Amino acid sequence: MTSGVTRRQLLALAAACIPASAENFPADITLRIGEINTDLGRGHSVKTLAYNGQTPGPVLRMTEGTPVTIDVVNETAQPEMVHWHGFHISPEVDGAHEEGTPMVQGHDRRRYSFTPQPAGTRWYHTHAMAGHNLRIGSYSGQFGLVVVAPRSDPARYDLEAPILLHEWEPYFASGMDMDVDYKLFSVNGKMLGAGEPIRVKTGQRVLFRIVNASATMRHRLALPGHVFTVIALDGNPVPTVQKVPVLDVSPGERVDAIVETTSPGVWILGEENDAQRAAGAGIVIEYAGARGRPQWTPPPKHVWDYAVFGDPKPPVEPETRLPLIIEPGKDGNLWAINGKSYPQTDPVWLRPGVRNRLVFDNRSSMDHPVHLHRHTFEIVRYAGKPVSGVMKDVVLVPARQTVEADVLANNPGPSLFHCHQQFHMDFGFMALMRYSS
Ligand SMILES: [Cu+2]
Repeated sequence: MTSGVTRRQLLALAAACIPASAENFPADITLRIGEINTDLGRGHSVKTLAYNGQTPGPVLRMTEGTPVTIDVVNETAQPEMVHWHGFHISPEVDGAHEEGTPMVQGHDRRRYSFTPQPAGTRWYHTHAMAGHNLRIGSYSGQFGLVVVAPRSDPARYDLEAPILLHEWEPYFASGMDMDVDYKLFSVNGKMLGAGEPIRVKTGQRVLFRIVNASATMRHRLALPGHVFTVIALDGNPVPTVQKVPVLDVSPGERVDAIVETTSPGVWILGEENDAQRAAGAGIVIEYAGARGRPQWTPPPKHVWDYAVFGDPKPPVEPETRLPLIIEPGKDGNLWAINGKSYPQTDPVWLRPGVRNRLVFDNRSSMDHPVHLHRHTFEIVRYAGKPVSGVMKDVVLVPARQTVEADVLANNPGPSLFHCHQQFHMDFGFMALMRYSS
C-alpha cells in the first residue's frame, strides 16, 4: 500500500494541511533593511540604508499573475515601507501608509502578498518621508529592479542589462533648503570605471532596463557609437518603437531600450552632463576582445518627446476631467495641489470603471515628475500636442505646461498621487485619489 508514495510526497501532503494564512511557510523573497557601508569605487564609500546588504537591492523576478510573498525585515530602529512601483495591487500592500499599508516598525517584520501585474520593468523602493534628513527615504540605497515576466515574452534580446541611476552625499545647494545637489553619482551602485563593465559581443541585442532611482534628479543618457531603440516606457510596451540618441529619464521613470552591438570598442554609457559623468554617472560597455580607455563623445542635440512613441490615432474622449493645479504652496509649504498642501489636499474623486482625464496644470517654474500609485495612465496631451497609447505611471510635467493623462479607474481603493521628487513630495506635493460611488 505504500508503493509509489515517497517520504517527500508525505511531507508535501502534511505541509498542504497547514493553513496558508499563518506565516509558517517561507516567503518567496526576503528583503532585510539595514545599514551598510557601500563601496562606490574610486576611493569613495558611503554609509546608507539598503536591502540585503547591497545597493541596488537584488533584482527580483516575478511572473505576471503568479502570486508572490515577500517578507520585509526591518533591522533599523525607524519605521520603513517598501513601495511596489508600477504594480496594480491593493492599497494594503502597495507600500504607501497614506493609502493604508501598515509601516514596518523598527526591528519588526511584515509579509507582503500580492499577485504581480502588469508585466514589465517595475521597481521597489522605500516610501518613507525624508523631510530635511537627506540620509533616509529615496536619498538612501533602498531601491531595486523588479522584472515582471509576461506569460508570453514579446521582447527578443540576447542580454539583459539593468541600469539603476542614483546619487550620493546629498547636500543643500542653496540656503533656502530647496535645492538638493550631490557629490557622487553611480550606475548600479558603482561610480563610472569602478564596477565591472557590461561585457558584450558584436551582433547582440542588449536590453537595457533603465530605472531612475534618484531622489530628485532627471538624467539624460547616451552611448556613443550606438542608438537606443525604445521598446517600453515605465515597463509598458510603446505603440511606436523609436530609435533615439539620448534617453531622458525623470525620477521614478523607467525606459526599456534595445541596443544592437555593432560598434566594437570600449564605450561609456553615461550622463550627458560632463560634471555628473566625471562624478560617477556612467558605466563601461566593453566588447569582447576590445582594449583601451573607455570612449565618450557628446551625443547630438536631442529633444526628448514622449509623443514620438505614441499611436498616430487620436486619443479616446474621457468621461470626466479632473483639474490638478500645481503651484507653490503657502504658509511654509513648498507645493500645493488645487490650492492645498498635503495632508490638507482634497481627495481627487475618480469615477469608477471609466476613463478619468487628469489635467496636470503646472503653474510653477519647475518641472515635476508626477506619479500615480496602483494605476497606469495614458498620456493624451503633452505640452499642447495630442498623444495616444503611451502608458505610464510617472510623467514629467514641464514648468508652465499642461499635461493630460487618462486613467481607467479599475483598481478601487485610495491611490497616492505625488511628485516623485522627494523634496517636493515631502513638502506638500501629494494627494489621495479615491473612487466615488
Ligand atoms: Cu515636483
